[in-house]
Order: sequence, then structure tokens, then C-alpha cells
Amino acid sequence: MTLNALIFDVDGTLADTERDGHRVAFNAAFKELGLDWSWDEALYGKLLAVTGGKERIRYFVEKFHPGYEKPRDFDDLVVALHKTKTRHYVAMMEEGRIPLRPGVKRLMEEARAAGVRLAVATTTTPENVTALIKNSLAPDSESWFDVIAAGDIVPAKKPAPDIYLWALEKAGWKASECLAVEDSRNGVLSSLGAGLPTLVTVSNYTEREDFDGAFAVLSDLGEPDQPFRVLKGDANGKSYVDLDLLHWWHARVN
Ligand code: XBP
Ligand code: MG
Repeated sequence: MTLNALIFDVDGTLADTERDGHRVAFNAAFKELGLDWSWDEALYGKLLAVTGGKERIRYFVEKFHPGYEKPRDFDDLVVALHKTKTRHYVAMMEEGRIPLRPGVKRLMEEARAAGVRLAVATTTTPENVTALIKNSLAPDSESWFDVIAAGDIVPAKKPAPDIYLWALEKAGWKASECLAVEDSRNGVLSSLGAGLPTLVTVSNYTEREDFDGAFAVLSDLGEPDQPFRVLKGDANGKSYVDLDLLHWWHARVN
């Protein structure tokens, strides 16, 4: 089976969006809606245990804010907070505040030129993906992807495999003809759960997580003048991820 498609996670994989993007947008939303909540970098690292913004707000209230008395319309408040957070996040992406990680654009361009298909499978809201890729990858980059699987289209978010299974079904691909690229344990559990061989490029919050089952763990995808560090696995002596290396890995895992 030859390598036909690459399926990318978004947050932490395409760009380091959590600490300086999502976290800042959540805090702006809390302020705008009159709450005195503020998520610092360390707390946010703990909150990342739960994927999905609305789910994360609920987790914060349950586990980290015991004194808080939920109003009767708490469900509506969560929805309003999340909508406000998305508006702030999209505005930040439109200012081009967060760059893509090393190698992301280069590898996607190489894949497109070679006819290897691209897709996205993420927990984040669809508008967030569009805003990030339009402003950091290319204005027409939505059309680069056969499928953008995002947000609430599946009720069970990562680590459940559902978002990857949804993407595979929508595109009509078998897991064995694809590779997934992830940055977190929750992401790897999701992609492996869908049967996808997975490459990990760690991000600032996920460096020390357990990536059991991934075929390789790297610092990032690397660039010709900016080599990656190999944290686990064999990179065939290469210093940056290109299609050649992906084909090599794919042949070894299948
Ligand atoms: C990222 C997430 C998301 C974002 C917030 O997952 O866990 O919850 O932090 O996004 P992935 P929303 O790495 O799979 O992209 O607020 O839009 O849910
Ligand atoms: Mg991620």
C-alpha cells in the first residue's frame, strides 16, 4: 500500500497556538463577560488534559474552582463564553500572531506537488482552523485539504478516535494508506485508535507526555537549515521530514 494522504492535527502541530492563542482568547472572553477568572500558563497546561474549549471551561469549574456557584443558566454561559473566545481567537489569527511550526508549509507544499492528499483532524472549532491556515499557510489553503474535520461534528473529542474515523470515512481513505501527525498524548490516542500510524512533533506543553505507539517522536518537522531532534524512533539519518522520509516510515509500519 503506497502512502496516499497525510492527516494533520492543528493545535500544537501546525502552530503553537495553545499558550499564546487559545489561552489568551479564553482570558479575554472571561474578562469581557465580567468573570474574574484568569488562566495562567501553568494552570492552562493542566486544563489541556481535557480537549475542546467548552469541555475545558466545565473541567476548570469542576476541578479548579470549587467555590464557584454555578448560575442556573450555566450551560448558556459556557456557550456564550466559548463564542466570545472564538471571536477573540479568530481576530488574533487574522493579525497573524502565531506562525506555523518549522517544516509545516514546506512539507504540505511538497505533498501537494507530488499528489499526496492532505487533511486535518482537530478538536478545535472550524472557524479557528480556517483563520489560522488562511493567515499563516496561504489565503487559498482551505482548498489544499480534502477534508477539514473539526470541532463538534463528532460528540466524542480526542482521545476518542471519532474525529479521525470521520475524516477517513469522508475522504474514502483506508487508515493504512495514511499517516497522522500529532503533538499530544490525547491526539496520539485518537489517531492510533483510528488505526493510523502516527508521527509526533512535540509542542511546548506536551514534551514530556507518553507517546507510546507513535512510530517516531521529533522536536518538530525540521527545515534543511534547521534540523529536528529525534526524541524516539529512527529517522533514517535525515535531519528534516520530507516525503522521502514519510514514504520510508510508511513502508516500515505497513
Ligand atoms: C486542541 C484543543 C482545543 C483547543 C481549543 O486540540 O484541545 O480544545 O485548545 O479549541 P487539537 P476550541 O490539538 O486536536 O487541535 O475552544 O475551539 O474547542
Ligand atoms: Mg494538538
